[in-house]
Amino acid sequence: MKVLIVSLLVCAMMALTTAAAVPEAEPGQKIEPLVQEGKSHIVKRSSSCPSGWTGYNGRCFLYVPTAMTWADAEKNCLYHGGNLASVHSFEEHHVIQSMILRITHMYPLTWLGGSDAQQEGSWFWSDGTPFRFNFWSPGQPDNRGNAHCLLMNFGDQNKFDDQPCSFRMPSVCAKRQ
Ligand SMILES: [Ca+2]
Ligand SMILES: [Ca+2]
Repeated sequence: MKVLIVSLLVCAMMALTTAAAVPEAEPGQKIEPLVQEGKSHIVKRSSSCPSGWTGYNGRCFLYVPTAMTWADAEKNCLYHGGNLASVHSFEEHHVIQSMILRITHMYPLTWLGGSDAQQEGSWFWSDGTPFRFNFWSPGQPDNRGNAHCLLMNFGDQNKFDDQPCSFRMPSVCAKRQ
């Protein structure tokens, strides 16, 4: 009889332990607030980019040192799930330029996603975003030599220039986080 009682007690305790453990193991209120808290912050720099990419304002940027034509550079970015980088503000430009400086210790001429290949003077970003940020180097774009692709770090002020798309340059890819 004692053995039976002990067995019942053990079974009851195991049942209680199991019952108590189940609610804690379920994804519940303890987990969701943490996620919401993380989203509530405005995170400019983020670690949610792949290794080697630099995060800023919801996008990830990658400096590609291999010299390529603009089209091959764009195809390389597509392979990485993005496009050649578009730039929409001084802050974004500063982040991209600083990333390149950190890696190369220089200001190399570097392809971005701007192009007026479809119609002379009508500039587009290859990712489809509006071309509004004006950061042309003085006297540019001049379309010299049928220049239809946009590179950065040109001239004394390290600003934008148009050059022939067949030139081989390093490039910057961008994709959404
Ligand atoms: Ca042009
Ligand atoms: Ca030019």
